[in-house]
Amino acid sequence: MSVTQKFTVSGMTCGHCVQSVTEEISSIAGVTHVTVSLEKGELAFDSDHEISREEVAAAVTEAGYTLAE
Ligand SMILES: [Cu+2]
Repeated sequence: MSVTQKFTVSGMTCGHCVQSVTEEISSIAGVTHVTVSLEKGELAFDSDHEISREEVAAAVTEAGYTLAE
């Protein structure tokens, strides 16, 4: 089973930011495909199970950005 989840990330300003967020989210176990839109500040990813908001927030924070409400 594949689950797609979307979140809004604030603080990203360039391609490096996108790369950092992509790498951190990709490192979460079960995540298979990550896309980050700099223009929309949007993070979307597929995974084999539902990833908790807390886990996503921790990864985004680790990258240096903030998960928006
Ligand atoms: Cu940047």
